[in-house]
Amino acid sequence: MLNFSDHPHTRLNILTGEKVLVSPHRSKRPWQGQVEDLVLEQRPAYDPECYLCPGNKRADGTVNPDYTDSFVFVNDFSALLQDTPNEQYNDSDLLQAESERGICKVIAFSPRHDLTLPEMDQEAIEAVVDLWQQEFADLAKNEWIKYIQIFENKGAIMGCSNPHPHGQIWAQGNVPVEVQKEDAQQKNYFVKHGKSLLSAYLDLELRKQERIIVDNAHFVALVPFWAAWPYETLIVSKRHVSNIAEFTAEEKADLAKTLQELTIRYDNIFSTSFPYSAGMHQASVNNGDQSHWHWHMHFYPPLLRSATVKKFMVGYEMMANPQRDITPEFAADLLKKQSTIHYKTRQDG
Ligand code: H2U
Ligand code: ZN
Repeated sequence: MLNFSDHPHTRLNILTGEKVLVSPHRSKRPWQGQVEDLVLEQRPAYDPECYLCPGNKRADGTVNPDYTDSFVFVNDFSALLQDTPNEQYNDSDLLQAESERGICKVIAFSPRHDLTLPEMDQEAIEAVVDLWQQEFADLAKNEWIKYIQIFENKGAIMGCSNPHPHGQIWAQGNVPVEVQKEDAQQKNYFVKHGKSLLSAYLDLELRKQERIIVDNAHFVALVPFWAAWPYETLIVSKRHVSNIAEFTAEEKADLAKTLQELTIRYDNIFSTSFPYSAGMHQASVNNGDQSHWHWHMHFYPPLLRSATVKKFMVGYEMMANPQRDITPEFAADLLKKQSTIHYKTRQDG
């Protein structure tokens, strides 16, 4: 019998077909519960130097409107451009290239410079979800766009340039690599079982109750069985929908609630503004039948043992595959134990 909490083993990521090495015996040492000295970073609600704050000037000279909830604009330094000509290049099958067209946008989640998602109230987060849905629908109207990536890069440790709460959307003419892997895995499962891969996975996880963190009427947040990052999580919609455009008002409210609860728990682990890269994976658009796709959202946080001790994907992980010490079950348990009241609020009150 394979003992998940003693024996080194690999786990299969059913969404990508890749593996992760789990070395649970290495974390037998008791949990240190190490928390850095509380540095309550105080940011002003408005920063005259911030390019995202209302009424401020951006790099291209545009002045932001006096927005009151969320605000979207085309990235002034877009990585993808709309007017790129369609070209292919192939030299002896050895040098291959292809032009890529796209549209990149930035979304300010709130006019408040001093907030982050977990500190915003549910209504404000709902406004962000609404905007994501609206942007997705609008971008998908362009026939040439095949994939729309909605994501957030949070924290200086993740290379985020500005603490003002914001995310990005990159829409492009081809389906990117991570999405291609998940597409193939989900299609195989759907053809074989007549059910979405994540519906079946969710049923199993809800029966087992070993990795579930948030469970409400429409969404579940859990630590996936194959998580590679120490506190990696996955939000899955209970209803099998292939993209965000299909969410009802009730589902959007529940998604906002799920995002709030999950990110508050994250911040509470180390009493710090918890950095991560998070993003939705959903069906490609203008690309035929996508009924095998099941909307979900990944959170990849880089922290390992404290607000400052980061996990690096190096050595064996660059050469072979990701490896982790604390088990996904341990991480889920720790996240579940966290309060759903933000530590800053608790300090104040
Ligand atoms: P980060 O989330 O990685 O910090 O990126 C913020 C984006 O904001 C970044 O892609 C854009 C940068 O190009 N930006 C503008 O569009 N206008 C500006 O005035 C500054 C930054
Ligand atoms: Zn700001």
